[in-house]
Amino acid sequence: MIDFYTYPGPNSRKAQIMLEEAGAEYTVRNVDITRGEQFAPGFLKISPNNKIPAIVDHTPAGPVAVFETAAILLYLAESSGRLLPTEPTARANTMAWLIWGTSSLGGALPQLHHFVDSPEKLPSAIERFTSDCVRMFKVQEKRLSEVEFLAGDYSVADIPSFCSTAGWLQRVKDLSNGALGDTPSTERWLKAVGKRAAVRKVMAG
Ligand SMILES: N[C@@H](CCC(=O)N[C@@H](CS)C(=O)NCC(=O)O)C(=O)O
Repeated sequence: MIDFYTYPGPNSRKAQIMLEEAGAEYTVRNVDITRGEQFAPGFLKISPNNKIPAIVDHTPAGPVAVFETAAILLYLAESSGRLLPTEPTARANTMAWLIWGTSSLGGALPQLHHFVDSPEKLPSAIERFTSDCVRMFKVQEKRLSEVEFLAGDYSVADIPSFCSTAGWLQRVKDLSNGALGDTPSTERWLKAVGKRAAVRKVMAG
């Protein structure tokens, strides 16, 4: 049994999709980050960086606490034997796209969100993060014009980028004033990933 520490939002969805893909039995433990519950000493023992998502897997050998979305996804993929190839080259490629999705794309979008939706407008910050997100959505579009899924076959690598892209692609297009043009391969991939039962269940809330 796994305890899943969460609060509604894109990072939690990434972890929950992988919990579903792994067929894990889990209990949802809500951490209200709007009320500071992420700073409770008990939660900090699980997630020392005071962020959700986090999990505690109650294994026969004892509890295993994991924080950081990429680490959670990799832990679940490894412990379930699902969505992470074992062959070294395919595995390295899958981890590269997984980490790109959580830290590169997944790191820049919250910054863009902060600066675009802040009452104080800082044009240089909005420009910097818009152009970086446009660049990365183009990187993703090129990749998906060459392969069906980010690491070839559907894998753990698709989950973070899917959540980010579903939430932000249109907004970044609108902000880019045409610099991010059509993204047909990304649309095709969004539909394919969005059809998976685990993804449908989590995205439906
Ligand atoms: N790098 C972390 C980021 C997670 C994150 O930003 N979580 C936010 C909610 S989406 C959070 O817990 N914020 C609470 C806080 O910063 O105090 C990950 O990938 O898991």
